[in-house]
Order: sequence, then C-alpha cells, then structure tokens
Amino acid sequence: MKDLRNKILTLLRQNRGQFISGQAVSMQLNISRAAVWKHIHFLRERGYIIHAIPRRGYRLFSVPDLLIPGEIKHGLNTTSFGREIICFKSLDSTNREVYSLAEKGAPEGTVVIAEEQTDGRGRRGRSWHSASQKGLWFSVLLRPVEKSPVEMAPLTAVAAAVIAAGLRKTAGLPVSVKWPNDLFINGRKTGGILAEIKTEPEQVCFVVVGIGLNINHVAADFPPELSATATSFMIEANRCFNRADICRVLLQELEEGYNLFIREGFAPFYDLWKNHNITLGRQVSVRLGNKNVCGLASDIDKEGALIIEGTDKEKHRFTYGEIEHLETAGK
Ligand code: BT5
Repeated sequence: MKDLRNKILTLLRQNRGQFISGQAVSMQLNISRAAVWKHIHFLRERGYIIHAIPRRGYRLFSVPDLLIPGEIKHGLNTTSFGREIICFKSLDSTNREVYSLAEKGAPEGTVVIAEEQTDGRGRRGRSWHSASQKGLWFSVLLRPVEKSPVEMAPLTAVAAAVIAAGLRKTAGLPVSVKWPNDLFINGRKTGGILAEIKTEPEQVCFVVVGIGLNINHVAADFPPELSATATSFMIEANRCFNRADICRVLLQELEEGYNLFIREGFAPFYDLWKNHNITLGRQVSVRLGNKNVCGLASDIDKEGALIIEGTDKEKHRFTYGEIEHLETAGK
C-alpha cells in the first residue's frame, strides 16, 4: 500500500505542474483506476494538495509541511545518513530514542525525527522546548569505529559550522555559531546541538547527534521564559519554510562534513567555523566544573578548542563549557 502510494507520488512529482491521467497512472502501476483514486484520496487526507479534473487527471499542487520519511528521502543524496528514517508524531526525546536504537544495533546514519518532543533535552539536564509541527527536532546515529573520545571532541563544533553554513545557503538566513553548540540569528537562539557519546575505555561505541531548530514558530509559540532569547526562521524571514527540505539538505551536508571530519579531523573546518561564529573577539566568561575564566575569546585551535586570553594574562583552552558573552564587540 505504502509502496504504491510512494510510486503514485513519484509519478505526480515527475509531472509536477501538469496533469497525468488516471489511466496513465493505473497502467504504469498495474492497478485499477479506482485504486488510484483511493490512494489519491489518502494522500489528500495527509495534506497533499492534488488537483483532479475529469478527462485531464491529477496534478500535484503542493506537499504538506509534515516530516514524513518519503518527503525527506525524496532526492536525498546520502550513503548512510537518513537511509533509515523513523518519524514520530510525538516522542519524549529523539536523542533518547536513537540512543536506545543504537544499543540494539541500529546502523550508522539512522535518523529519528519527531513532530513534537515532550521531554526534549539540552545539555546538563536542561530542557529543550519542542513545539508540535513548528521545528525540526531530529537525531542521527554515528558509529565512528576506531576513534577515541578525545578525537571526537570537536564533533559539535564541526556540526555547528556545517549546519550554520548549510542553513545560510538553503534558507538564506544569517545563522551563526555561538560556541560551543548554539545556533543564533540576529542575537537570538534559533537552534542547539546535543552530542551524546557512549564510550568504552579509550574507544567510542557510538555518538548521537541531536539537532533542534526553531523553524515555523511565531513569537506566541515560545513559552514566556524564552520570549526574550529565542527566535525562529519564520520570525526572522517573515515566511514559512518547508521543514522536510531543510532536513534533507542538513542530512546531506552533515554526512559530507562527518566523513571529512573522520578522515582529517577538525582542521578542514577551522576556517568555516571562524567565518560563522559570533564568539571570537568578544569578552566572555567560561565555566567548566570549578574553573571559571573571564577574558577575550581570541581563537579556536586546530583541535576545535576555544582559546581565552584571560584577565590573568594566561591563555586558557576549553573543549567544552558554559559560556556567557559579556559584551557585543561589534558583531
Ligand atoms: C542545547 O542545549 O541547545 C541543545 C539542544 C538540542 C535539542 C535537540 S532537539 C533533537 C534532539 N533531541 C533532544 O532531546 N535534544 C536534541 P543547551 O545549550 O543546554 O541549551 C538549553 C537552553 O536553551 C535551555 O535551558 C533554554 O534556555 C534554551 N532553550 C530551550 N528550548 C529552546 C528553544 N526551542 N529555542 C531557543 N532556546 C531554547
């Protein structure tokens, strides 16, 4: 059934903008015209707008803004990322789901997407607000065999740079990276990355990379505590975005970036990260455990660690931590 529906969609897509007769569809798929009509009816109920005119046939007018595997996979040009996509209407956390699938042996590139998360996770037990059908909340499973946890440390910086660059290209928005894992537009947070790693001594078992992006939110979709700090693509661009299209582009860019990172480490991403960040050149305060350093965020090194020239005149290196931008330094 599902397969036939996908085949009908493919035919409609191939004829986008023009009509294809019910007879042509029925002949190509070897099913009755009544069966074609039944599938068209089902697709319409799922939100596809399909025009039907007697003696001319069917024409695909628009696809729904729903995160359906078929929509994301259509035209997806990857080897492993998104070859297996599992979509949920509602889920506690896509990271949690991928983590549990990983424990059961799911392959690298498995993607879980939810229209809504009821317990979306940020770092250090914080929560991630994931309104239904507004954003892109998804996680990807990585299996970087033979890499050590230390070698994987720059992964968040790589993902952030690749996503910011990909979103600039595909959505045309000035997305930037706030070290270590935030995506910002015009001074407000539009997304975050959460990488969770399972290790054995000296070796990585798997990594779950979770990405949350506020896309079609209007201001009222955010809870009061986020209203001064969060934004969405819709708020910034004053238009809606197709989330499946964005997801497809990001899966492609992420796969390409990940493969390069596995081969060559952070070095190839050094310039990309620098060109997309809003942290360097600012006075910041960084905290990690008991260590708290204030100073100038002066550089990121070739291993993806942030360098702070402290007020104590020392150079401090952070691979991770909580940061506060203390002033805007002209950015
Ligand atoms: C993050 O944590 O920014 C990582 C967020 C990762 C979310 C994705 S969604 C798919 C996958 N599945 C999950 O369960 N998680 C991942 P952190 O840097 O700790 O920032 C969390 C803070 O961001 C919160 O304490 C809030 O202040 C703020 N915040 C929460 N939801 C937000 C939203 N939708 N937009 C902007 N800011 C938000």
